[in-house]
Amino acid sequence: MIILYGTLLSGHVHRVRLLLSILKLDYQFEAVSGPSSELLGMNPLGQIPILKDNGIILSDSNAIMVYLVKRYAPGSSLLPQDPVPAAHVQRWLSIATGELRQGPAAARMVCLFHKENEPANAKEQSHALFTFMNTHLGQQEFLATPHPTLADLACYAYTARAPEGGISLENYLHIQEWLKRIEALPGFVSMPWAKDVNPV
Ligand SMILES: N[C@@H](CCC(=O)N[C@@H](CS)C(=O)NCC(=O)O)C(=O)O
Repeated sequence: MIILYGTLLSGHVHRVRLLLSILKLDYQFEAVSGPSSELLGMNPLGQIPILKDNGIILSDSNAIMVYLVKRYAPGSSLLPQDPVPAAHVQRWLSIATGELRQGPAAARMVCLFHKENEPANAKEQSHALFTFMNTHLGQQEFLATPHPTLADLACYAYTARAPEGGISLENYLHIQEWLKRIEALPGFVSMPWAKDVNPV
């Protein structure tokens, strides 16, 4: 049995939930409320998501997604093998960890969870990223290849919930259309809006 440790309001956790759902994999969700000794034993960095699968323990959302596709859907177009599309996917996974985390996710952390050690220029970084993403998505339907890949799943939640950090998506029409394309994928599950959830 696969066990996913996380919280419903984490975009890092959401990308794993979204992939598990798209791959139609059964799993148990364990809601965590802080860095317990159990959690730190599995990931000394104290971060979620953490995935447990038949004795294997993995951390890092992007690493977990790569594991799930390679283990349960090898050859899936979600993780292309050819060098150029593979590099494009990796680029967007890096953007999910870098610019998306430092911009929209950071702005959301400040607004929702009152985190103080987030970059002061998170809003500026968000608009720089979204301007680039919007132009890019005006030229192609999905981020990395003509088809949805892990890149789209990784970038979805913190983009869709950017308004929770005070970043409006109103001027980014191509991003809005891309979000709808992701939401139309079979197996799509959303990340709840914070106002609809009791944070755990
Ligand atoms: N690179 C990690 C980052 C995960 C991450 O930052 N998770 C946050 C929740 S969204 C967390 O656990 N923060 C607690 C902490 O860093 O102590 C990943 O992609 O999984």
